[in-house]
Amino acid sequence: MTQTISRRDFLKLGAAGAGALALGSMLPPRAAQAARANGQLDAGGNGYVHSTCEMCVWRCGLIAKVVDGRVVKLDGNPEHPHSRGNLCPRGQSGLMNTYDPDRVLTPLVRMGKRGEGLFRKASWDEALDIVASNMLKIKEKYGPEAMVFSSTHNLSQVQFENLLYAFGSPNYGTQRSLCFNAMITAFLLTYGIEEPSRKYDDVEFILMVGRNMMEAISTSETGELAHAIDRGAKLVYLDPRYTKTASKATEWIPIRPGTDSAFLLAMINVIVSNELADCDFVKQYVVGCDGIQAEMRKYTPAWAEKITGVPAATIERIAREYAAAKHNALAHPGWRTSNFVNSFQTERAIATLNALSGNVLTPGGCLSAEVAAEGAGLGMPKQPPYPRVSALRLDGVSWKYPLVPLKLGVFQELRDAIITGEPYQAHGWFISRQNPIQSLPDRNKTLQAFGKMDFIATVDIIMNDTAWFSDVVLPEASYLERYDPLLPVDGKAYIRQPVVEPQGEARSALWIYKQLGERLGLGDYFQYEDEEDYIRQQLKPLRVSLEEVKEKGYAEMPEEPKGEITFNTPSGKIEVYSETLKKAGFSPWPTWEEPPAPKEGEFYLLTGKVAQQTQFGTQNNQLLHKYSDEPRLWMNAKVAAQNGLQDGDWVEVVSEVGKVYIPLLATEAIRPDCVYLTPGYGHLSKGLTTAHGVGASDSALHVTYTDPISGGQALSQTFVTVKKA
Ligand SMILES: Nc1nc2c(c(=O)[nH]1)N[C@H]1C(S)=C(S)[C@@H](COP(=O)(O)OP(=O)(O)OC[C@H]3O[C@@H](n4cnc5c(=O)[nH]c(N)nc54)[C@H](O)[C@@H]3O)O[C@H]1N2
Ligand SMILES: Nc1nc2c(c(=O)[nH]1)N[C@H]1C(S)=C(S)[C@@H](COP(=O)(O)OP(=O)(O)OC[C@H]3O[C@@H](n4cnc5c(=O)[nH]c(N)nc54)[C@H](O)[C@@H]3O)O[C@H]1N2
Ligand code: SF4
Ligand SMILES: [Mo]
Repeated sequence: MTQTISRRDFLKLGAAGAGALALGSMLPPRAAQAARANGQLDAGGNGYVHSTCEMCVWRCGLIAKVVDGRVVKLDGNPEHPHSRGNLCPRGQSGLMNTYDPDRVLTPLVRMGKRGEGLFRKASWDEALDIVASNMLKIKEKYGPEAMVFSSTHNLSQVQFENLLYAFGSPNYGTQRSLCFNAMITAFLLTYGIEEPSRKYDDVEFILMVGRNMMEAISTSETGELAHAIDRGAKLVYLDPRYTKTASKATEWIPIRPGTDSAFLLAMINVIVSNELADCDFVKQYVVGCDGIQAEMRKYTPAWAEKITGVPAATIERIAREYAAAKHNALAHPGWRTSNFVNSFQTERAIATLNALSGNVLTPGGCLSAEVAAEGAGLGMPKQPPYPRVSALRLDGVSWKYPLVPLKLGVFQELRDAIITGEPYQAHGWFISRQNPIQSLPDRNKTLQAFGKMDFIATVDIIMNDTAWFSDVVLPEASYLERYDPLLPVDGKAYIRQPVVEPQGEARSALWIYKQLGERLGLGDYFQYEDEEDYIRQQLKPLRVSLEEVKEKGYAEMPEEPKGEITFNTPSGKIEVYSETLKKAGFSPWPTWEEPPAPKEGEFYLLTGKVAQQTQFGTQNNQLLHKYSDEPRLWMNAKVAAQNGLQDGDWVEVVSEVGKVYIPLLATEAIRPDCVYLTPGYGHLSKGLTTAHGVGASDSALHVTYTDPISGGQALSQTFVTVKKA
C-alpha cells in the first residue's frame, strides 16, 4: 500500500516534531529495540557504545550514552587519534542528526513535477525496482556512460564506487574539485604525496594561508594548533577576513584575495636570494635547487607589495622568521584550497616553502612524508574485475584537464556537458551523501542540468535540496543507527556500529548498494550477506572477532613494515622544478598568474566554514540551528557607511549568475574590497522545516571557474554588487 504525502503534509510532519526547542522535547519516542542493536546495552537499552562521528569527514571516535534505547549524549573517545576525548560542537549535536523530525524514514517516489515536493511512500522493493529499471533502461539505450554517479567522501563510498565501476560508467562526481584539488595536485606533483601530515610537537613557526583551523574544525589538529600557540609557537595567518583563527594568530595578514602566491613567491625570493634555506636538505632532496635563485629573482617583496597590499618589509621579515625556524617551520598545506584559478600555484609555492625549510625527513621536522596505506591489511569481499570503460569522462579529465588525477575529477564541469549534450548526452544521475544543488557553484546551472535528466535517485537521511529535486529518495539509516566499513587510522581499524536501531524503514548504504547491485545484475560484486558479514570479512586477516571490536571500538592492525621514505615523483625527489608540468604545457616552476579582480563597485564574494555547521547538510539539525548565528552578509563597516548601508539592513547581492537577499553585518573584520556569506544556507527544500527560509545561498551567486591545472573550482572568484534591498 502506498500513501501520498503532499507538500503541506510534509510541512506538517516537520512541524509536529519540531515543537519547543528544549532538548527534552527533541528526543524521540522510545526506540524500542535499541537493546538488540548492540550487545553492549542492557535489556532495558542502557549503556555506552563506541562508534564513529559522521557530522564531518574528520570522523572522530565517539562514545554514545544510551538511556532507555535513546541516545542522550555523545562524547569523544579518548583513545581515538581524531578526537582524543573531544567532540566539536557539531559532533556533540550529532544525536539530532538521528532525531531530526524531518528524517526520511521510508523510500519516496516523486509524484508531482520535480521540485514541487509531492512524493508518495514506497516499499523498498518497489523503490529499488524503479531505480534499477531506470538505470538499466539508460544503460541499454545510451550505454553505461549515460549514468552519472556522485558522492562525497564517506565510509561506504568504497561500495558506492564498486557499484559505479561495476555498472561501467566513467562519470563520477565528488566534492574534491570543490575542496582540495589544488592542494592535492600540487603536493602530488611536487612530493608525490597526496597530503603530507603535520606534526605540531616542535613547531615554532606556522604559516597558514586561508586555513581557518579554529572554525573549520578538525578536532585533533585544531587542538594541536591551540597547544602549539599556547606554548609560544608563532602563527602567521593570511585571510582577507578576521576569523577565529586570525584572533589566535600572532599576526593576521588581511591579504588581497587571489594574491597569496605573490606573497609566497616573494618569501621564496627572500629565502633563496639570501641563502637562508636548509642547503644540505635542498641539495640532497630537491630538484630545482640550481635554477631557483634565478627563477625567483623577479618576485621581490617590493613587487609583491603592489599585488598583495602587504608591505614589502613585512613579507621580508616573515620570510626571514620562517627560515630561521628551519625544520620547525611549517607552511600549512591548507584544505579547501579552491579559491582562484591560480590556487594550484599558491599550493606549489607552499610545497616549495616546506622543501626549503627541510621540515620533511629531518628528524623532528614538522611535515611527515609517511603515507598511511589506507585499509591495507583488511580483508574485502571477493568480486570479479570491472568492465573496461572507453567512453570519455564528461568532466574533461585527461582530454581537457591532463594533470587532474582521475580520482579527483572536475565535478563542476560535468554540468556543461550535461546541458550541451557534448561530447555525449547523460540521462541519469545517482547521488549519495551529497547535496550538489547547494555545494556546486551556480545553483541555476545545476538545476538546469537536473532538468536534462530522465532519472535522478538520491540516498540521504533527510529531504535535502538534491533529494527534493529527485525522482526517488532512498533513506539511509543515520550514522548512529548503522554499520559502515571499518575506518583505519594510525594502525587501528575503528568501527561504526548501530548505537540504536534504525527508525522506520531506513537502511545502511551497504545494504542499499547491495540490493541495487543485485537488481542491476551485478550481484557478484556484492558478495556479503549483510553489514556484519562485510565487517567480518574485513576482520578475517586480523583474526579478531566482530564482537570484540564492537566492545572495544577498534581492532589492532599488523604494523606495516617501514621502508625508506621516497618521494613518488619521476625523479624520486621533491620537484620544485617539474618536467611533468612542463611537458603538459604549464610552468615547470611555481609561478605568478594574475587572477581576475572585481571592477569598481564590485566586491570579492568570500565563503568559509563556521564552527557550528558542516557544509550543506547540518542546517536542519535543531541543536546546531539553535546555537548558530543568523547568517548575514559581512561588509567592512566603513564601506557600508560610505554606501549608506547600516548594520541589519536587508541588501540585494547580485553576481553574474544570481541574486540573493540577506541582512547586512557591518564589521571591521573584513577587507574593504570583500564581502562574506556563510555557506550552507538558503535551502530550497521545503522538506527541511528547520532550515528552510533561513539565510541565503552563496552557491546561487557563485560563477563556475576552473583552475586549468588542478581542476579546482575558484570559489573566491565571484564578484558581486551590493545595494539596499
Ligand atoms: N565547522 C566546520 N568544520 C569543517 C567543515 C565544516 O563545514 N564546518 N568542513 C570540513 C571540510 S570538508 C573542509 S574542506 C575544511 C575547510 O577548511 P578551510 O580550508 O579552513 O576552509 P574554509 O573555511 O572554507 O575557508 C577558509 C578561509 O579562506 C578564506 N579565503 C577565501 N579566499 C581566500 C584567498 O584568496 N586567500 C586567503 N588567504 N584566504 C582566502 C576565507 O575567508 C575563509 O576564512 O573544513 C573542515 N572542517
Ligand atoms: N559555496 C560554497 N560551496 C562549497 C563550499 C563552501 O565553503 N562554500 N565548500 C566545498 C567543500 S570544502 C566541500 S567538501 C563540499 C561539500 O559539499 P557536499 O559534497 O555536497 O557535501 P555536504 O554538503 O556535506 O552534503 C551532505 C549531504 O549528505 C546528507 N547526509 C548527511 N548524513 C548522511 C548520511 O548518514 N547518509 C547519507 N546518505 N546522507 C547523509 C546531508 O543531508 C546532505 O544532503 O562543498 C563545497 N562547496
Ligand atoms: S570534527 Fe566534529 S563533526 Fe567532525 S568528526 Fe570530529 S566531532 Fe564530528
Ligand atoms: Mo571540503
